[in-house]
Amino acid sequence: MTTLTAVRGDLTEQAVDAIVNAANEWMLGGGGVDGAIHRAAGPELVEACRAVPEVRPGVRCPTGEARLTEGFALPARFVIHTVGPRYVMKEHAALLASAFRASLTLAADHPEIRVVAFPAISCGVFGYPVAEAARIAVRVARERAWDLDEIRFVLFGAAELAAFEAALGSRR
Ligand code: AR6
Repeated sequence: MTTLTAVRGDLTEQAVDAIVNAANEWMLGGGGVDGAIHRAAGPELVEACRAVPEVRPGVRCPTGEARLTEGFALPARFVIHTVGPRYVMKEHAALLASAFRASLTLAADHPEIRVVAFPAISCGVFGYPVAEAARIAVRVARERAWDLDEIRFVLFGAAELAAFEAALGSRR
């Protein structure tokens, strides 16, 4: 049984097995939660990201996929880097579902990872409406029996938390 939870807080402070980074395809840091994760993890994180092979020039993690590194100075042992879509992209809903699914697949494939914490991927710089994103995130989290103890959504603001709580409270 995987427990789904939503809490208000700072993702970088979560003492979980893995936190998920809302990264970009280049995977060398950025603003938002990505910048906060890199600051908290220390400079070894960007070196670990640089070591992830490019699949094509400038792309280490295509939109909708995920890559794993250690967490270095973070309380979390691992960081799962995923790239959500910009809301203006075609197929944004399928790509956002894919980002959550790829992250959960990577987590469930690592027996050391039992608890994974997500931010509201795509809901900052990438402009995704949080209510829509929350419904997609919760649907994917419930999609199959992920071999995990807890999937935690960690939201920075009250409005984001309310959106995820509403999605968790709904069976649809
Ligand atoms: N803990 C939890 N949530 C946070 C934190 C934090 N410490 N900091 C921000 N958020 P964003 P995106 C929330 O912009 O939309 C970066 O430059 C924030 O309030 O971080 O996927 C990357 O390099 C928002 O609800 O990610 C990419 O280029 C959510 O995290 C691009 O931004 C996601 O906002 C990715 O954009």
